[in-house]
Amino acid sequence: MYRLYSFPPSGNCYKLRLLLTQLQIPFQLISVNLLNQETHLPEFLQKNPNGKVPVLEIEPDVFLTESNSILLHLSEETDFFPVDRLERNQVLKWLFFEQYSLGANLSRPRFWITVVKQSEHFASL
Ligand SMILES: N[C@@H](CCC(=O)N[C@@H](CS)C(=O)NCC(=O)O)C(=O)O
Repeated sequence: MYRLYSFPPSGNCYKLRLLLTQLQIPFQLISVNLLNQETHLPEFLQKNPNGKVPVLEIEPDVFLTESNSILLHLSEETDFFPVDRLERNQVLKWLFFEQYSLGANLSRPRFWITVVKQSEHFASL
């Protein structure tokens, strides 16, 4: 069974829980608390040297990282990733937009304000 290493409030982790559920793929959820620096522990860095969730273990010791690359891996040959090149381009466009434009402007402020509850940290960046 797949194992998803996930921090529950993370939007990047939510995307994967959502798609796995939509595709009815069973998975074991393993919570990683990044507020306690658990993503920086040596055993976690063996899974993702970049020290970030989500990580999807698709077979023992085979780890996929980067949420949108995992979304694409899961959605191959499903209706979530069309065959038509122009339609695929639309999917890729939004995935790249989400990582580049939403991450800095929406996801990071949301994280500091609603999860860490230190809005002053974000204001000082
Ligand atoms: N581009 C990465 C971003 C992953 C990411 O930033 N994960 C955050 C939680 S949403 C994290 O694990 N942060 C821990 C840290 O930076 O120490 C992806 O889409 O998977």
